[in-house]
Amino acid sequence: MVRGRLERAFASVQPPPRLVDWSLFVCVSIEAATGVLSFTVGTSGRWYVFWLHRIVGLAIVALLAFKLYRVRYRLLDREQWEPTTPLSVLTAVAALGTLATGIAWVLGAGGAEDRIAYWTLLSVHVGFGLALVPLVVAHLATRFRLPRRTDFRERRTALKFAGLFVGGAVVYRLQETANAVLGTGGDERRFTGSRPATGEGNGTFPVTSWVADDPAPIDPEAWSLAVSGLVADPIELESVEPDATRHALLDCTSGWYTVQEWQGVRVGDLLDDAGALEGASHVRFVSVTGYRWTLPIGEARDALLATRVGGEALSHGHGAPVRLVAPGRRGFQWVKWVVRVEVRDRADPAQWLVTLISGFDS
Ligand SMILES: Nc1nc2c(c(=O)[nH]1)N[C@H]1C(S)=C(S)[C@@H](COP(=O)(O)O)O[C@H]1N2
Ligand SMILES: [Mo]
Repeated sequence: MVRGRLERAFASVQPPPRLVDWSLFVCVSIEAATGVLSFTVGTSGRWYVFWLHRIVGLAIVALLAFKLYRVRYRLLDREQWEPTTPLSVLTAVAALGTLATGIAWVLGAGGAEDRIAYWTLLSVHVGFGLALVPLVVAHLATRFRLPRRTDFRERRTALKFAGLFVGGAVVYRLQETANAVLGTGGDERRFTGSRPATGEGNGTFPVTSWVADDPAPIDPEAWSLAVSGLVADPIELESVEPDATRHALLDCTSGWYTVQEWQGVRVGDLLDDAGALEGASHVRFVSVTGYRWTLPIGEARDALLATRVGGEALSHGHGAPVRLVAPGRRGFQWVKWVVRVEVRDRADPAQWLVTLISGFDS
C-alpha cells in the first residue's frame, strides 16, 4: 500500500526518461567543464564557477535518483542483463563515487592531512570524476536515443527542471548554514572550498606533488638558476640572496590552503638585470624535474622566487633551493625546485600535459 503510493508519487514528479538521461549528460558535461576550470581560479572574482559546480552536482543527485529508480529491475535482475549492462553499472558506480566524495567534502570531511591511501578526499573526487567522463560518453554511445520534441513540450517539465536547480541552490545554502551552526568548518574555508593549514614555516603545511614529481634533494653547490630567452644578457646565478618579502596564500587543488611569509627575489628584478627584450610577453619557470608553468610577464615580474618560508630556509619538500611564489594562482602553478627562468613571446599550452606526466620518467 505504502509502496504503491510512494511509487505513484515518484512517477508523478519524474521527468520523461529520455530527458532525464540527456539532462544527466548535460549536467556531467557542465561538471567536467567547471571542475577543470575551477583548477585555474585563484582569486575570488570567479567564485561562481564553484557555485555552479555545487548546484549542478546536487541536481545530478536528483536526476540520478530518478534514473536508478527507473532502471532498478533491469540492474537487479541478472536475467535482464544485456551485453552493455556491465558498462552501465560501472558508470553508475563512478557517478555515485563522484557524488559521495564531493558531498562528503562539502559537508566537512577530509582535512589537509587526512588521506585516503595517498590522496586527499577532494583528489579522490577528482579521480572519480575523471573516470566518469569517458564512461558516460561510452554509456551514451551504446544506448543512444535522441530526445523527442514531446519530451520538451510540457510546461510542467520546464517547471520540474527549474525546481531541480532552485532546489540545488537551497540545499547548498542550508548545508552552509548547518555547517556554520554546528561549527563544522564552513567559515574558514576559502571560496574554492579549501581548508586552512595554519602556522608558520615548513612544518605547518603539506608537502604536495601534483602527480609524480619527487626529485632527490638538490645540492646547492651543484645548483644554479639561469635567466634566459628573450633577454639582452642571459644570467646564471650560483645562489640567490633574498631581499624581498611577501605574504601570499598557497591554495592547493587537493583542498587546503596556507598563508605564509615568503622571502626571496622579485622576478622583476631578475628580468631587469637580464634586460627583457621587446616582444617579451611571458615568463616560463622550469623545475629540475621538467615541471613548468608560464605567467604573463606583468604578473611574473610581481612574483617571487622564494628561498625562505615563515623565517626558515625552504625545505627540500617545499622546493629548495628556490620555488615560485605566484600570488593569486593555484598551488600547482607555484613551481618548486626552479632551475630556469625563460623569457618568451608566447604562452605555453603544453604545460598542462607536462604537469601531469612530469616525474614518471625518473
Ligand atoms: N616541480 C614541481 N613543482 C610543484 C609541484 C610538483 O609536483 N612539481 N606541485 C605543485 C602543487 S600541486 C602544489 S599545491 C604546490 C605545493 O607546494 P608545497 O609542497 O610546498 O606545499 O607545489 C606545486 N609545485
Ligand atoms: Mo596542489
